[in-house]
Amino acid sequence: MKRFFPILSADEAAALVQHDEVIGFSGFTPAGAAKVIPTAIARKARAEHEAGNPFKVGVITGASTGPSLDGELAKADAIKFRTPYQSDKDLRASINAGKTHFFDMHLSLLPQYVRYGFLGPVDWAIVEAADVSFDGKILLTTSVGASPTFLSQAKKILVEINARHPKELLGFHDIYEPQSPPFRRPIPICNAEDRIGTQRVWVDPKKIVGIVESNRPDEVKDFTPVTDVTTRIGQHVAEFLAAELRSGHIPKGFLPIQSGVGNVANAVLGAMGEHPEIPRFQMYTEVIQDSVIELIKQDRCSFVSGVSLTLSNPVLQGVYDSLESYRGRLLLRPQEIANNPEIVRRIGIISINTALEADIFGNINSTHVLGQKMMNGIGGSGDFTRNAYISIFTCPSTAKGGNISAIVPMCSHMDHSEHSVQVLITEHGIADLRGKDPRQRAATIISNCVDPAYRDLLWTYFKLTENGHTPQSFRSAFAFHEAFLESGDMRRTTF
Ligand code: 0RQ
Repeated sequence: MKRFFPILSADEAAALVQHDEVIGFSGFTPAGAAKVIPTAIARKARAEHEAGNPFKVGVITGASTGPSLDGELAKADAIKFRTPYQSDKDLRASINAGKTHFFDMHLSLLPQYVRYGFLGPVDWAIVEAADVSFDGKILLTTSVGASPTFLSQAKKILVEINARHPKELLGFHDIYEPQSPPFRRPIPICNAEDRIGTQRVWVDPKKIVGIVESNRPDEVKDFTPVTDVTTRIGQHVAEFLAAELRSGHIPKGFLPIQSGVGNVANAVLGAMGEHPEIPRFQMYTEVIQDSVIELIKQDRCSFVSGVSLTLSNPVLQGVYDSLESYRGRLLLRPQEIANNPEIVRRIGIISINTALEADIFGNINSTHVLGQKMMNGIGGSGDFTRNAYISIFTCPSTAKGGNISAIVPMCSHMDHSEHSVQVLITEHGIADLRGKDPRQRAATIISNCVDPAYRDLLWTYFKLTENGHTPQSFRSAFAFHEAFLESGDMRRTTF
């Protein structure tokens, strides 16, 4: 089938890409990311730079990718701009050095931004696929991300056919792209399991310029094993949800779960699986991590809809070895659909995401270390949090061996406001913020969630000013951060 399109080497494909062009790459986390062509583009960039020529491209992806894409392009200084989310150490360093123009976006918005033309024309879609038919039907691999939109909007297409992914993946994707206003219709998903689209992405075959063959594994990092702290956070989440079931706030059949990304999220899912009162549940989420596959195997999770199979290589191989047993239980969708506010609100998702920092009034910083350095990005956390049935944030109460309190007087950067955040959970306990005014929220968070080493300091801050609906002291709001910058330890805060 592939003979219908020219077979190119990665370097031949990269040679077609010109300075200043904009590329939409497949990849949502390292799952399903293009690998060999971006690495070759980085090689081309280095050669052009050595010859004294400018060479930078605009890089749009679904979310983060792996070292072969973000890492290589960042190291080659080949990125003109980058959106919407990243987690590569070299790219992060370049962003925080002010060298790469990175703008952080809600992941559900990215595809429509591209369709509406807000990011300018997209010259190339470069996507990883398991197969492509002569008439332009592309079978994606371990993620859908924003690829359907890149493929529909780009002028030209390059496909990396990765032999590691079986053609039997056909049926595991549900591809649907909404129309743009004023022609947009309701997205007809009323249940996590509903299918509304096609199994492959249909493109105009005339746009496919070539195919590059590949055999590279996804570059998914291993998770840190659960710790006492993350286990306790997970147990608190599970206990909170069990109590909500008992009180009737959550219907008996339970509601679909969205779980964020990272070490804490992994531990939370493990704890939910173990809790005897939590029934078998569905997930309508974004990133499907190893822990979700474990829940499916234990029959604790009956169905998962997500954007990417972000699995370590042994776990992905295990899924491929018994792929048929996952058929009908795993579905991959575009990020625009998985994270869609309309659907999140309609089907009543319980969202569980991780904060870097929270303040005593319930505002959340998910992205900026000490207010300045970009970590990864807001990802899908805002899409889900703002629209959830119940929105939960979790985090360890301290970072860096206790020198940083994750709970501070005022967030050094704000991603999710007090209006969207309903519950905060650390290893010390649960702060249910629903129906509480700012002072009540502060009292609950300080009493239930803050590390004991920081409680008195936060009570002192809270009592500094008696004025206003939200008592804040301009002079002291960032005293914790200043103490850390001056002494390396927030416990040395003085007001
Ligand atoms: O640093 O790596 O140097 O040890 O931050 O912290 O505790 O390992 O947390 O892996 O769960 O990631 C928010 C980054 C948490 C992630 C974040 C330091 C800490 C450590 C990581 P080290 P942990 P996790 C859907 C949902 C935004 C996107 C999102 C994230 C490192 O969950 O990117 O939610 N979320 N998407 O030491 C300074 C603090 C700190 C701190 C922790 N207050 N100050 N450093 N750290 N708290 C998925 C997608 O959208 C794709």
